[in-house]
Amino acid sequence: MATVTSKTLEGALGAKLRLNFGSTVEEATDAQMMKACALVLRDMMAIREVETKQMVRREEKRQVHYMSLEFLMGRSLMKNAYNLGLLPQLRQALENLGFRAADIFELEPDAALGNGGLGRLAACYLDSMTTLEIPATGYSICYELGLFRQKIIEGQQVELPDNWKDLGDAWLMPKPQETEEVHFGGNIREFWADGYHHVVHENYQTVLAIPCDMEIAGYETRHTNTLRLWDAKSPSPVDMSLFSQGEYLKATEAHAMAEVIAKVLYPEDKHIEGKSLRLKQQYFFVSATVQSVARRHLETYGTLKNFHEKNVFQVNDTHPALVIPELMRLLIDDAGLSWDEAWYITTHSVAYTNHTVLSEALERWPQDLIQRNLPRIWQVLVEISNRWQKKVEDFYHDSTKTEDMAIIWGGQVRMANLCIAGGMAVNGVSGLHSGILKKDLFRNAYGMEPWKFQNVTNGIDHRRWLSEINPGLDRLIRDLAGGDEYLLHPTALSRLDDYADDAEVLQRLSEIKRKNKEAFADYARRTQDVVLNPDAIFDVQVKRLHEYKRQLLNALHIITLYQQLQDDPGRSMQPQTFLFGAKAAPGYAVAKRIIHLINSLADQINHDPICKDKLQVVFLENYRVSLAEQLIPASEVSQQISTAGKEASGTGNMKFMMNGALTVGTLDGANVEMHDLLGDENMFLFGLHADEVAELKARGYLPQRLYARDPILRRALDQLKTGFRDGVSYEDLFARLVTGSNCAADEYLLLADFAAYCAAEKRMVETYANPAEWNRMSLHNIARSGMFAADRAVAEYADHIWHVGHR
Ligand code: H53
Repeated sequence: MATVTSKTLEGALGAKLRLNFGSTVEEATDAQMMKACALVLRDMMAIREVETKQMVRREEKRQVHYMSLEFLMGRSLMKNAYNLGLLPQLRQALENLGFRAADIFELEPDAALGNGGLGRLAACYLDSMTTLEIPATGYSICYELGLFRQKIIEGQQVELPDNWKDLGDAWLMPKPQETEEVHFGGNIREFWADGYHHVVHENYQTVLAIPCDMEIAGYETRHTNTLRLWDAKSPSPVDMSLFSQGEYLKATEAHAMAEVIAKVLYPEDKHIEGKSLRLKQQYFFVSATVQSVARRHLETYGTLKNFHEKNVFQVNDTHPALVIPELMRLLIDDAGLSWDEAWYITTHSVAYTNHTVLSEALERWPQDLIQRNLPRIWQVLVEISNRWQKKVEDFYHDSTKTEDMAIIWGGQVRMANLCIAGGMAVNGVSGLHSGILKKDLFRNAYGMEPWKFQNVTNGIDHRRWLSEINPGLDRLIRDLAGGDEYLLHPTALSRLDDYADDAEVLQRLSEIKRKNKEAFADYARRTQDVVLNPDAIFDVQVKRLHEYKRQLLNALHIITLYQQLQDDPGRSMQPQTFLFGAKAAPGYAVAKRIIHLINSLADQINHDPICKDKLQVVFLENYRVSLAEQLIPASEVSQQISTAGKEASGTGNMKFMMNGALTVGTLDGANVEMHDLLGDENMFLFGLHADEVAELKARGYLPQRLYARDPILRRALDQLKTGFRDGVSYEDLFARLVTGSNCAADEYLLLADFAAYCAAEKRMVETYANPAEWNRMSLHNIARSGMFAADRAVAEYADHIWHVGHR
């Protein structure tokens, strides 16, 4: 293809504006220009996507189908321009046409079709799968409303709808000709005829699944993949027979039921509610996906008997677990295969990633919900469950193990066990987490089928999370580590290690951070209406609000610092700015209280003159991908302080490390692997280890003793009861930690780790006083972060689970 210059882009943008918006460049608004940019890039990607599909078909390549109820894509304009190698040209073209490129990029809404780590991981993997030239498609739902927007009003979270499609739909290409039908409810009729057993699903309600495709560009490749988002539509706008009887409201009911499926993303990150709409969402996207993959496979090969040789479904957590019975249904009922043939194909084409050991996040569906909504799937599940149970009994002859590994038990369907039974591989997302799966959560399944269990430590898209968002650091790396080599070979970052004693390099590194801090302070002033002190340490904890992530431990430590300052207002100290960002699930009351507490604390500290230029606390509103992109390059300290054993991996931890922030953290999730690479000397580790947590709990943990014994801790906790200048008391949070209220006190062991945490923070502040030492540590963090690139993780999936070739 001819090289695309800024001039070519100017022409293309002008044409788009005229054709799609009937507008000249001069008349166009920023929003129209943003859409025009998206459409111009989309055209280029569409051409490449068609070529890629043709190549995959011609060469009969095995394909990966990455199934996830969440893809937290964030913005795409800069990313696509970057991957297409057009970012400088696009910037130039926009400026030449009289627009500010930064304003246009800033206007794009985040596509927040996900809650947090799990959804963002899927987005990063799409980038890597494409860059590694793996034939892959992501599948999810085209939610009309993404994750809610968060407003903080009087210190409390208020949720607002996220209408991302207003502008974000520019990336979507509807393909109505590839619509699939999904059937709900009804009944099953079975009969024998012509020597065959027939199964007929009848009286069902049909929902149409319409694909809206988003193209995914890879870096330095023409290979282009697709994210297929299914939109839900009713086959008819009204039921005319009811309408003609005057039943107007009833006549539109089926229509409403169909379209509500794609209305909104469930905002619970690790909590299952067992709501029938959620089950419908899951089956809707699973069934549409399986049918569309099978249809294409049949078009190419004329049979489904080799389906498993050419396709693999990667199941992102158990949310798409119904892929197993759905594929069985299709192979048996539609394609006429025997149970054994279908089971062989299914168990050779599905692989499952587990992302959590928290029991409240392990999906279990009430069986009557499935029976009612998915009667045929229920029958298939019963058969899978019975056969699996027999296998377990024959292997172990132990009823407790039978119960533990059962798929249907006590009126519930356990989705993780279904995935283990029906999958060819099960993986955890960090070394520690995969070990816990084998030793603990899935120990019996591991005992029976050890070959299924693997580990793939998570990774992040380092082109987005380093190169694109931190141009200063990108420049330094290019100068020192072999130009742009690290973009495709992230371990090239390790060359930075050679400069650990180079004062000039360390100085440059610290100047880059300083500039990023100033840029973020500027951004925060414009968008959050806060004034940050760039001389302070930027100490950051941004992630979903969950008790196990222990934002409350961070707050308790800040309370202690504040109390020390109250005791000695003249005390000289290294200024510290604590930045928080977190959304709480709307129904998670304790999480919302913790947000309120952080805001009360911030209000107190920021209004107290003794804290001026010493202590500052800021709760950043509406934390999301695009805010993270501004904040992470400016961060100096990364708080990764979950109770050991609870955070499966974490990926924020990797983003901070890659941008030179130092970690204050526990030995949890991927922090363990960070520590393996960095040693004690390059991070601030503290707290109980996972096995110690388990031991302490087994022994009987008594937080009241710690409260009684440690006066510093006691004083911080008592402050929760007293509250702050806004007059709100946090006695409920105090009770949760100290006395227990409807639950065991301090489930996540904040009190047990408090003293060690304060000591780690102290070490961190002391180290900061020595800039050469700090910058050296920061350099080592960047240098050793190559291991956490998603390219490495995706290559491991490709080699050990999917068995597909890659670049
Ligand atoms: O998945 C991330 C992990 C992280 C884990 C997270 C996650 C969700 O975001 C949602 C549900 C779930 O079960 C797990 O908490 O530790 O890094 C990607 O693997």
